[in-house]
Amino acid sequence: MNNIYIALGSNLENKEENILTAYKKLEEHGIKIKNKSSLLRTKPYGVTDQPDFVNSVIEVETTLNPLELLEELLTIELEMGRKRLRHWGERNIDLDLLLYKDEVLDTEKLVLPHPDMTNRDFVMLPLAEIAPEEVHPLLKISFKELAKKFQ
Ligand code: PH2
Ligand code: MG
Ligand code: MG
Repeated sequence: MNNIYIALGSNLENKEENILTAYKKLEEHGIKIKNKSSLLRTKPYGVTDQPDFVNSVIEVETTLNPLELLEELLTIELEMGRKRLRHWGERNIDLDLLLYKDEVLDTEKLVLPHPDMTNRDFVMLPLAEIAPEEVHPLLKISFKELAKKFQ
């Protein structure tokens, strides 16, 4: 795999608008969006006593390395006045790096591929929408196949 994928999520304030604002900010920061999934309304995963989310997954192009890209995502979250009320809880915007090409990384700051991605319907369904034939770098199974349990 040669592509980079980011998951977006919001469940505070105007959720759709927050996702669209994040798209704009990514482009402003020089991170080119090559493909976007539909916006998906999803039930909260993990911490369930919180509002529904709007989620999406995008494919991007950038010359930044994984840690530089992660820093840029955190900067955009801060620029959007990131409100995060509790761990795995409500947030106005969340930008998670899912996959950076075939990179496998296990550091304190960043783990690639995202270690919980295959358990999350709000990641796997939009990912399978935009990249059905791509293969998970560790599991060697296509996203289309990995998304089936959520359909
Ligand atoms: N993000 C979380 C925790 N739970 N649930 C849904 N549906 N969508 C999310 O983006 C989400 C979540 C922590 O980042
Ligand atoms: Mg997250
Ligand atoms: Mg996050």
